[in-house]
Amino acid sequence: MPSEQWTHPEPGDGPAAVAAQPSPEQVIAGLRATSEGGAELTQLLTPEGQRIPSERFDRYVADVDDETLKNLYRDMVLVRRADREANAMQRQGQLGIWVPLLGQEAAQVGSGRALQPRDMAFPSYREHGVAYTRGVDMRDLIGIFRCTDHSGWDYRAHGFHPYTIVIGNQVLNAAGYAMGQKFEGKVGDEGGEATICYFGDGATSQGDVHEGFVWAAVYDAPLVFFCQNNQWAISEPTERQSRLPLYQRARGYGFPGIRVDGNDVLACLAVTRWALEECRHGNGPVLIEAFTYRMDAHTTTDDPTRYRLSDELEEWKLKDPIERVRAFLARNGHADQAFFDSVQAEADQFAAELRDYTFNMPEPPPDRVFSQVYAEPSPVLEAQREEYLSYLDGFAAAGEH
Ligand SMILES: Cc1ncc(C[n+]2csc(CCOP(=O)(O)OP(=O)(O)O)c2C)c(N)n1
Ligand SMILES: [Mg+2]
Repeated sequence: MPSEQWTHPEPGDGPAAVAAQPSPEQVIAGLRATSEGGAELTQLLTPEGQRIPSERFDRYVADVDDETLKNLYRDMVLVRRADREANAMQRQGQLGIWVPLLGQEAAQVGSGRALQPRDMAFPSYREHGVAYTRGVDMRDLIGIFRCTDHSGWDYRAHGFHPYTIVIGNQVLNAAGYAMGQKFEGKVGDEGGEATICYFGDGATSQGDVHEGFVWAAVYDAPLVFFCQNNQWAISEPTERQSRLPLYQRARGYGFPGIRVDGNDVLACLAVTRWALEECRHGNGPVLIEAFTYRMDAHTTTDDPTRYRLSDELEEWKLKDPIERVRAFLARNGHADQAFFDSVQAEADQFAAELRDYTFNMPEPPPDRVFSQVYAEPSPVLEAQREEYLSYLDGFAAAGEH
């Protein structure tokens, strides 16, 4: 029995073939193709920390010396430490919810560090690592999860759009933005602009993502679609979302797709630089599927033990994105224990500051929800603000009697 992935046969001249059904082996092979890295996975650093040369991608990381790699390591350790701190703070009642990024540090730091300041990034809700690479202060980000802010940063200054909770919706926003870059003639050479849009494996089933793909494709928009395939959309596994590996979907829209090891920060950096370069020169869009794993719950409201086995997590722990860089640096004598200790101390300090800020964050006045909705004042909104304030005053007046 052939066990290659099964696809529908090409229609022939004769009557429809009744036997055009996949064998059980082919079904299993097809499902595996969506949920295992496979031979197509672009990798530069193995889980054991060994550097694999790549004829195609080495030139995109030719400038990455020991210092740069140490900085990427530091980025990932800091981001993970902040993530763990925020998770703990949610458990202590200081945050309404937290969306962990644990396990996705390489995908986010690698791709984020590939961007230029002039580029624009459109995140979903888990991209704290990308936010960090765009210079967004983690303290500004935490307000979203303490429910004091919708987004606490200047998205133009940072080239980092507000978080989007509606699954896949940011893909349309990003397609529109990238089309604008194209229309305004900001594409064409080395100095060109590009946009990157982050979304999950589950989001690929949304209509918005399909529409974004179509618009970006037909306008040759400078847009890198960065899909973090973390294997799960809450409790739905990737193999329930697609019959073929996600990166291959790009083919149907007429642009290139590539699968990268999302736990390999060097490969993510190289592949995203390549994709951005294509876009800057007018050869966009490009789809990157970063093959990774969500090591924690979907959010702090989720309990993954109800739908997945712990041996899966144990397997992915062996592919940890931080450990492989550490192994590479240590094995080759590029970094000693003092370096790793100092990064850890810095990360602890980073987390302590985040914690201190969160605990002492000022309560915003209740009518703040009406500000920053529109660029210009709106009479309807002003009336609503007044009504709300007098409603609140009613409580104060009642308390006086
Ligand atoms: C339009 C829409 N439908 C449903 C939801 C509820 N929801 C929130 S996260 C999520 C799963 C998304 O999975 P994926 O795209 O893989 O991203 P991940 O959370 O794994 O990063 C769903 C269904 C939503 N936020 N928006
Ligand atoms: Mg997912």
